[in-house]
Amino acid sequence: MDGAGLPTTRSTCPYCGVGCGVLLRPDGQGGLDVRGDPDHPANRGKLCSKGSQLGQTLGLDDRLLSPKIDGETADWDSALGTVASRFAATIAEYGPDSVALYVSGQLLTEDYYVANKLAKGFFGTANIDTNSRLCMASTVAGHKRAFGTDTVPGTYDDLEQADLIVLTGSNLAWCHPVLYQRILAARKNRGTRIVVIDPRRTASCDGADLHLALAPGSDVALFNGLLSEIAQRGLIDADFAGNVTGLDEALATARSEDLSVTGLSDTDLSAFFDLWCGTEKVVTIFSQGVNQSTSGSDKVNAILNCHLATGRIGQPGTGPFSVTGQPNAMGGREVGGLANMLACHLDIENAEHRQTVQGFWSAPAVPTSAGLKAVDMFRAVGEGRIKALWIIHTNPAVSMPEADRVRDAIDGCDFVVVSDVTERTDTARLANVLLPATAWAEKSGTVTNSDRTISRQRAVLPAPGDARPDWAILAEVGRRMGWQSAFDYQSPAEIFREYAALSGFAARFGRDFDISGLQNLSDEEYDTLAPVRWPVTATRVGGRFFGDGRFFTPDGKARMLAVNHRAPAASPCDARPFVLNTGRLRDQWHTMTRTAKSSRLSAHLPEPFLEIHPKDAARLRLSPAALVRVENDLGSAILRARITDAVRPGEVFAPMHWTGETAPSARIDALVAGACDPVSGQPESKASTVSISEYRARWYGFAVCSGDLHPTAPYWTRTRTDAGYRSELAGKAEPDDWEEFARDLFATDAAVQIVDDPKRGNHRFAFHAEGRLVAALFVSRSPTAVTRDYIATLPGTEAPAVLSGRAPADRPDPGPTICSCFGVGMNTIVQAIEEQALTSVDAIGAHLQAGTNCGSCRAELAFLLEKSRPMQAAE
Ligand SMILES: Nc1nc2c(c(=O)[nH]1)N[C@H]1C(S)=C(S)[C@@H](COP(=O)(O)OP(=O)(O)OC[C@H]3O[C@@H](n4cnc5c(=O)[nH]c(N)nc54)[C@H](O)[C@@H]3O)O[C@H]1N2
Ligand SMILES: Nc1nc2c(c(=O)[nH]1)N[C@H]1C(S)=C(S)[C@@H](COP(=O)(O)OP(=O)(O)OC[C@H]3O[C@@H](n4cnc5c(=O)[nH]c(N)nc54)[C@H](O)[C@@H]3O)O[C@H]1N2
Ligand code: SF4
Ligand SMILES: [Mo]
Repeated sequence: MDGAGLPTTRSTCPYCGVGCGVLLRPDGQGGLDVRGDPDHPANRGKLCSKGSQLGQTLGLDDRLLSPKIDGETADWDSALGTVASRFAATIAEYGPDSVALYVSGQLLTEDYYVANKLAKGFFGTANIDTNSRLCMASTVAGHKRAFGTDTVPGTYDDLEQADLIVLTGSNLAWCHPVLYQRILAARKNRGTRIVVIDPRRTASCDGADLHLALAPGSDVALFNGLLSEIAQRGLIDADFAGNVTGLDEALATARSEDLSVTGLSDTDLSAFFDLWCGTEKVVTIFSQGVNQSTSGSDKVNAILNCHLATGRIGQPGTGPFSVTGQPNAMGGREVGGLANMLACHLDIENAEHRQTVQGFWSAPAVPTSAGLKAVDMFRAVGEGRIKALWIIHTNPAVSMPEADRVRDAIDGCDFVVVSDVTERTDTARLANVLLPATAWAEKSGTVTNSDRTISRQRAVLPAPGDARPDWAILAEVGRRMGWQSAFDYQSPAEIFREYAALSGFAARFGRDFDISGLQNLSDEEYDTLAPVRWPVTATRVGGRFFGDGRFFTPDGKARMLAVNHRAPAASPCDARPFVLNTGRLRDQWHTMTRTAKSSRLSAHLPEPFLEIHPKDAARLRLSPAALVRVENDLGSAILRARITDAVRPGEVFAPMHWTGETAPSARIDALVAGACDPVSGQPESKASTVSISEYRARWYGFAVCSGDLHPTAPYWTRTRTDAGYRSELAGKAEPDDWEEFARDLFATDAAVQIVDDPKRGNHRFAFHAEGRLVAALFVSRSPTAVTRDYIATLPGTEAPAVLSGRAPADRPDPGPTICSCFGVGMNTIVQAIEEQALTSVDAIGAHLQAGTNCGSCRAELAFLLEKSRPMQAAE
């Protein structure tokens, strides 16, 4: 209960792998008040912008509320009957490997466990893979090679006990904001140093002592350089070396490495080596800049080598730390969601492991070898080798490399089932059968975060329409296919107990993952389960691994691996001179099906873009606010150029978020090649090659409206605002009739006001109904110069002078939102800095509240201060 006497429920944020605890209080009208849980060990009450705005994403307007078969609403009985009979018939006719499941690190552990049991134990195929293949597979492979198991040694406390934090291939400030804030807070107390290793200058660099803008893909060389430096300075930990094999070989290889491939200066290299070698308590955090690479597994091992050589692992404030992306990326690894794993960190290729799992499940068969990994799986779909495919909680038509091919492959597959919470996704639009899943806050289960803490997600809202939990849908299909007792689950608690019991058997093989201490939880104990870090056994709960020097390899020793630099699979050439890097934005989550519903989150960076260096922009003669066409053999995209020296010359960066629903020309994965790491099968999402030219449109448009939009132009975006939507548009051919174009865009027959100057190519339309603005469109020959953030607030108001395109003097344009929590725009902040002579982020907070809640925008506030200073000095 909270202070007002209303019931609050503890749960976990559904976004990133930090796994923040939240307190949920339904408002009785379908909405939720969401606060940080002060008692959760991951966040201690803090939330980032995405977590804070969860309440804005719960609307039912675009929810899938009943099953559909071939686009027609159907009841559960026919939908599940169709799924069960089509899968059974396909397996009977073409064998078990003709079917596949593609699932997600956002599934709850219980969902994931049932999916894996169904595929590997009962369909008899290992063709179940997950979007974690695009995310964590290289870390899993690296961990297993070094430790014998996929074990994260440390805990979040280590981030606060370290004196040096190295972020490599991680934009922690935007992607794990609460952890980043924890590090910044610790830094105030102990002066923690921060080094960022990233080809791109990111928000995480704003608080860093050193930024190494290394050449893409050169992390192995850099960490090999560090390893030989460690040896040279006599810092190999002789005691710990007794727990490690492969030191000499790894060192010899490291010494042969040519560090020039990193493109870093000797000064930068020495600064990094001095910091790393001179600091005992060092944590190296790594994420997708490491994993999503054709040398991803080697990058992981190059990092682990340095920690193993120095014994800086398993002790407070030390260790390599792979931060997980999705809320249950870690749980998915535990349940064996990857095509080459079995549940509880057991290996599919190990006969004893297979027999144990098969016996435990009373399963007819467990496949003896790994199934198809994501990229190969969708290629097999495209080649017609997979004839029935079930996609759950992921949007591969957008997020897979070779996305256009993947979309075509799904489209061409004989039978496709999609379980989602909305049908408005690029993938769901291709389904034969659509199954409505209950969403976050409507469903119950567990997730495991980056530091092995298992937390509950709890249902506080009723399931809307016919929606059902993913585990229940999967189990029902299992029962309908004849495996009644194996899938006779009544609740997530029951699934969890079974899984916890299996982990006890697995631990007998010397595995790390053991939660057998939870196998006898009563329903009530499961309901009230407090966050707990694994392992959980009769004798041990949580803690760090490997401080005792014991590993999970057959000889109990860790393995250092000899790894050498390999360049990314594609190298720039005359035809494709740019390296395309991709990644995330602060306020959007992947394919935006949830975060794009929030006007606050959408206001941070409302349009897809390509970061390009000023020198390259000059060489390509890009005009201001130009659109650019980005191309390669796989596909093409049109994006707004953002000219910035945050990227290196010859390299460009685009966010991964936009889709067929929000900006169809900006589906960036259409250009990402499917080249994979040979060990992990993880694709190289950060180093494809492309060519770039200006997309010279004949007309550019900006639109706002209170209802939905129906754009048709070659370039368009759809972005949620408080008042409705806003949109950017552009095209090469002008429509014959601009008014008709505008009416079709807004699907309106309201009264229109027009300002037309066809000679100059200016056309402006405002539609009013009942004295209020319904929609407005501004068209011109160059990127439309109107005060966008102000005009976006006008639909629904009288707005008599909207067609001037300018904000009146008493209503200044707030500019793009910097602080999502309090909705404070950039212009407002810059103005306050200048007028009030503000000199610190805290002063901005005191004045405007910006940056005082979640803190995710504090780096950007610091940047605005920095930019404004010279102006003040000149005054
Ligand atoms: N706001 C937000 N947060 C998220 C998510 C989201 O969608 N939105 N998704 C979550 C998920 S699933 C994940 S996996 C994580 C990802 O979290 P991160 O891995 O931190 O995010 P990315 O932006 O994908 O990539 C990180 C950085 O890698 C850099 N990089 C590219 N190539 C190289 C290289 O060769 N070497 C090095 N050292 N760096 C390189 C990129 O420039 C980029 O800045 O974020 C999680 N958190
Ligand atoms: N270019 C490029 N591509 C990338 C990456 C990159 O860095 N660059 N990163 C990769 C990484 S690390 C990741 S993790 C992936 C993420 O990519 P995806 O997993 O494809 O992205 P999401 O948008 O998270 O998709 C989740 C889907 O599940 C639906 N959903 C939400 N809640 C539920 C539920 O409770 N049940 C069900 N059944 N469905 C639900 C959502 O509506 C949405 O359609 O993208 C990968 N792709
Ligand atoms: S850091 Fe933000 S997105 Fe990640 S779990 Fe916490 S509140 Fe959610
Ligand atoms: Mo991810």
